[in-house]
Amino acid sequence: MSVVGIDVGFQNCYIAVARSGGIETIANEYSDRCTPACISLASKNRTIGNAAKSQIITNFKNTVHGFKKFHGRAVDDQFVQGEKSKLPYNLHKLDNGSTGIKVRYLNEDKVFTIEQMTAMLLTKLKETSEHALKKPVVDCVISVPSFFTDVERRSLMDATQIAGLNCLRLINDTTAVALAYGIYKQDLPNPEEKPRNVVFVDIGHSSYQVSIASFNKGKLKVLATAFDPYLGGRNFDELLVEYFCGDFKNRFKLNVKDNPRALLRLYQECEKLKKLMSANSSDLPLNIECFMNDIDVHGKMNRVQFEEMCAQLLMRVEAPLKSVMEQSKLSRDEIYAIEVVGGATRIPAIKERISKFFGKDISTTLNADEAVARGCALQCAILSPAFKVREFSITDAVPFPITLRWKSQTDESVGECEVYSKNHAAPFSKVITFHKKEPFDLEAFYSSPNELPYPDSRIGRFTIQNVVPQPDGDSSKVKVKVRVNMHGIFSVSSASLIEKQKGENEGRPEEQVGDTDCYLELSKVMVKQTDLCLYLYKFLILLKDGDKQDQVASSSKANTKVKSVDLPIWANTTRQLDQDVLNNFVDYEKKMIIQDKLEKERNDAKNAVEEYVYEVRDKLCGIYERYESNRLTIMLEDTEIWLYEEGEDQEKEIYQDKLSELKKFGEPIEERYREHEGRPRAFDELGKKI
Ligand code: ATP
Ligand code: K
Ligand code: MG
Repeated sequence: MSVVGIDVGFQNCYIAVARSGGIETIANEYSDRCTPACISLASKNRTIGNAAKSQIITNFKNTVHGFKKFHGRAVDDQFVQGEKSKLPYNLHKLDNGSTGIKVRYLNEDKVFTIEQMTAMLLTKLKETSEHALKKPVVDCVISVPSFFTDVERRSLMDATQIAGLNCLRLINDTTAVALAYGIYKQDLPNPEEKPRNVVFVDIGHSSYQVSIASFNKGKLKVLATAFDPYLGGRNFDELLVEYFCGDFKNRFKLNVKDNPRALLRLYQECEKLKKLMSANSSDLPLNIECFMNDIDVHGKMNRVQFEEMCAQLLMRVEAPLKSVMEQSKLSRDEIYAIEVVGGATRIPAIKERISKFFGKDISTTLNADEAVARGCALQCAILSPAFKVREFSITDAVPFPITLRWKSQTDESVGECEVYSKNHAAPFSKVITFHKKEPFDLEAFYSSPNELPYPDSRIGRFTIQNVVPQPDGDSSKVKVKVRVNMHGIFSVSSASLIEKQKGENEGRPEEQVGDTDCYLELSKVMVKQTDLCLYLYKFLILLKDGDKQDQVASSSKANTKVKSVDLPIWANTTRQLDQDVLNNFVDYEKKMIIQDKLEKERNDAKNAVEEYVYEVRDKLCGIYERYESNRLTIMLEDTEIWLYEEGEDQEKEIYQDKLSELKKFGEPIEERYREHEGRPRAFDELGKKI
C-alpha cells in the first residue's frame, strides 16, 4: 500500500510520501514541489497544475481555479454568489441546486461538478506521486480546513472516490501540522507530566485557521480550534488590485475591470508585489508592458502604504487567537510556542500581530508550505500496516457542536440532546439507548448555526427501521450508535434491537451496561429539554473508537440472556452524490484520463516528426554532407511545411507513418555514415590485438 499525504490548498497543493528514508515532499514534472490548484479545459484535452496555471490568462474562460470552497455549496449560496463576480469562468446551477462549473471541453459546452473538478486535481497529484513512488497510489490522507462542515467533507470524499483514491482520513490542516511538529520531538513531557501546549496558525490563500494542541510523549490532543474562513492571502491581493485599478484609471484612463485578461494579469502582478513587500520595505515598482490598449503601465507601492491599506484585514488576525485561548482556558504563559505555517504568514504585519497577541516571538521551525502535506503523510504512515512509525496517538476536536433530535413516526413526541459538544474528542462513537415500539427518525444538526461558516445547519436524517414491540407489548430497547468518524463526518453507524429472551430475563437487569435502573421510554416522556439531556446522558455509553466498542459487543454476547438484532438504517444526508451518479463520474474521469493520455501520445508523435526533421536537416549540412541526399532533403522541406499546414493537427498514426517514411530514406544514410565512422575504429582495435 502507498503512504501518501496530500495538502489540497485553495491555491497550492503539496504531496509528501513515505520512502525508506522517511517522509519527503516530492516534486512534479516541472521539478516544482508546489502544484497549483488549477485545471484548464481545452478542445483536445485538459491540463492540470503548472501547465494549467500558464493558461490562466490565455484561456481564462476555461481555466478553473479558486473552487475549493464551493464544495457542498448551492450556487445560490451567499458565499458562492459573492465569489461569482470575481471568477473569470462561468458557474452553473446543477439540477440539485449545487454549484457546477461550465466550460468548453472537447469542443462542447460541458458542466462539471465541484467534486469532478477536485477529482481532476487529485488525478494529477495521484499521477505525480505514482511517478515518484514508481507504483500505483490508492491509499492516502488528505487535508481539509478544520471548519469544513459535514456536507463539505462528504463532497471532498466523493472527489477522492472519483479520482480512484482511498482516503484513509480527511485530516484537519492544523492537526496535520501539529502531527508534523510533534512526532519527531524527543523532549515532550512524560504522560504523567503537565502537557506542552502549542498554538498552530495556518493562513493560506483563502482562509485562516488556529488550533491549540497539547503534547505528551507519544500523543497529541487538540484542545480548541478557531478560524476566520474568509481571511487569507487573496484578500491582500484584492486590495492591491483595487488600488491599482483606481490608480490606472486616474493616470492612464483605463477601465481594468472591463477587461478580464488585464484584470487577471493585474492579480498576478499584485501577488508578486505583495510577496516582494514581505522581504523589502522600500518603494517597489509594478510594471506591466502592453497592459491594455497597447499601453504600458507602471505604479509603485511600499510596505507602510500597504499595511495602511490593509488595516481592516490585519485587525481580523486577533479574533481567532483570542477565541482559541478562551476556549482552551489556558493563560498566555502556559503556551510553549506559536508555530505558524501557510504562505500568508510571511506577511510581516501578520507575524507582528500574532507575536504581539501572545507577547512572545513566534516560531517558524516548520516548513510553511510543506508542513500540512508532511503531516498528512505521517498520518497515512501511522494508519498503514506496511509502514513502521513511532506510536503516536492523535485526538482531534469537534469544531461545531452536534445535536440529535428524535421523532416517532406516528405520535408527535420529540426530544433532543447535544451529542457532541464543541471541542469534544474526535473520532468518537457513542451509543444511545431508546425505548421504542416502532421505527423512528433521528435528525442530526449543528447546534449553533450562528457560528457555522455554512448556511445550513442540517447534517442528515436517519430512520431506524424495523423497530417492533416486545412480544409482551412492551417497548423494545434500541441501541443506536452515532459517530464522528476519522474524516470528521457524523453518522448513525448502527442500530440494534435488544430482544428479551423468554424466561431467563424476567425481573432481572437486562444487561450489565449501567442503564438498567431506570426504564425510560424516551418516546413518551415529555420533559424539559435540559432534564431530558441529563436523562439521556445516563443512557449514553461513551465509547472511544473501535476497541471498547468490541468489548461491549462481546460482553453482551457472553450474556446469553439477551439477543441483539441489527436494524437497517435509512440515511438521508444533505447533498451527497448518489452512488450511480458517482459511478458515472468515476467512469468519466477514467475516460478523461485516457483522452489526455492519447492526446499526449499524439503530441509526442508530432514532436518526434518535428525533431527528426530538424536533426537530420542539420546533419545533412554537416556530417552527412558527402552523401547523396537530394530526395531526403526535399522530403524534409515538404514535411516541415506540412507540419505547419495540414499536418498541424493529425492523428497519431499519421505522424508515425510520416516518421517511418522519412526514416526509410534517412536511415540508409545514417547507416553508411556509421559504417564509415566505424571502420577506422575497428581497424584500431584490430591493431591493438596484434
Ligand atoms: P488555503 O490554505 O486557504 O486552502 P493554500 O494552502 O493554497 O490556501 P498557501 O499555499 O498556504 O495557501 O499560501 C498561499 C498564499 O500565501 C498566497 O496568497 C500567496 O500570495 C501567499 N504568500 C506566499 N508567499 C508569500 C510571501 N513571501 N509574502 C506574502 N504572501 C505570501
Ligand atoms: K497549501
Ligand atoms: Mg493551506
